[in-house]
Amino acid sequence: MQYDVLLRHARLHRRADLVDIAIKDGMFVAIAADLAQATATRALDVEGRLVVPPFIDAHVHLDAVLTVGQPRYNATGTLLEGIQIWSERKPSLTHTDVKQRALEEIRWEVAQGTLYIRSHVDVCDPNLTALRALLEVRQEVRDICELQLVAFPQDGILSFPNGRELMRKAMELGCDLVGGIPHYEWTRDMGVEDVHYAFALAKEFQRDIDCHCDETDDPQSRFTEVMAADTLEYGWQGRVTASHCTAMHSYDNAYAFKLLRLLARAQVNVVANPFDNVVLQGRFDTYPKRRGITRVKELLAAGVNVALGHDSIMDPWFPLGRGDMLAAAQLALFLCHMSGYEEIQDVLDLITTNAAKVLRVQDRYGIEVGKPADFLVLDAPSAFEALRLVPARLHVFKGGREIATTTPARSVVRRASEQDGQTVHFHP
Ligand code: 17E
Ligand code: FE2
Repeated sequence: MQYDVLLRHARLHRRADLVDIAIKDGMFVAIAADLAQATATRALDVEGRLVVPPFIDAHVHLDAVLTVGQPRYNATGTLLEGIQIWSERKPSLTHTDVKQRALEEIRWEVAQGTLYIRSHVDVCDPNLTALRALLEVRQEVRDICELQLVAFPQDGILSFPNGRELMRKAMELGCDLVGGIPHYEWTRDMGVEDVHYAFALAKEFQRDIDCHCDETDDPQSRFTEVMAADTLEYGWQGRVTASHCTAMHSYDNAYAFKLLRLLARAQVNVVANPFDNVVLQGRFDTYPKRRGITRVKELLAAGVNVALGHDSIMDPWFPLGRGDMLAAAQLALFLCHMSGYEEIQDVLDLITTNAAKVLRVQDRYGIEVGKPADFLVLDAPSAFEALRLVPARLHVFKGGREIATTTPARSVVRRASEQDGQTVHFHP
């Protein structure tokens, strides 16, 4: 057999021995301890480096990326000031403005190995300018990235004029998922109705659901339970994601324990966003300051599927970032105290296999014979080292084609006695 690509000496996550991986016609066709006899158009010896399926950004706002400072920076650092600044920027959105920023940021993510992105798109705009632009982007980036779009009512479904109609129009135009924002509606009752509306719309259009839910430090914000109950009511198990859920950080433990069991039973996914959660939450605290991020470790232990998003890249909510999901995972590791050896292994799942379940792309995701040859070669020998170093994504492949490459940085230290110095490898 003549292969197109033969990867030699690859390390797979949670597998001790090294393997060779053969690719033909864009698919994985053989994975075995030694395929040295095979010939290939391109042979690539990765020398024991970790080879993983592509990273997934399960939650981002592509309409807002790269707008930081427009028209002003977020001085309080709160979610609420972010929403206010975004509402000031929204009237000046244009089709090309949104497209250019989104396409640029997608290139950042792809360069760092993220080949699946779920983006929320603000539909609280009578013209739906951002949505129309991102629908085109979804189509245009198909060679490098799979994009899912969520109809996201930033200013509320009930608290914004014609919110319901705009959500419906967004689904008619071709959004993949229905969103919501119950904690932001004016009253508790309106928040409950926000969730109910999202489910009714999802049923009508036969779509999955991903709501911003309980993104606040207020322990009284309890809409995630409504999402779980509606999931069971509608039979939508596995098709529903509650994003952020930062209030869970502040629930009393008795209530959190009840909720964890309900989420597991309803098979509701939870997506945490470490950059935005730690920056936006805790802003009304003096000391101690809450970290804000949801209970990732406890959710996992309860059998709830958890994944991560970048959420923001240089926007009114989070001014920094470069679209690196491995950096997001490293931050989650710190914030969630997932520093035990096995926990570090689990953190890699939050941006790979768990996230594939959230996006429901498992049928075409993973390094297995018969699946599309989508993978990354990391400049590190293990998940542990990947999360320690946040190393270069040396090679990024999609469908057997190398779509991105990175040359790792090289550091040299020169002692007084040395002319050329010595390279520093950062390995013990
Ligand atoms: N909008 C919102 O409601 N929450 C967020 N974290 C972002 C936008 C980024
Ligand atoms: Fe978000």
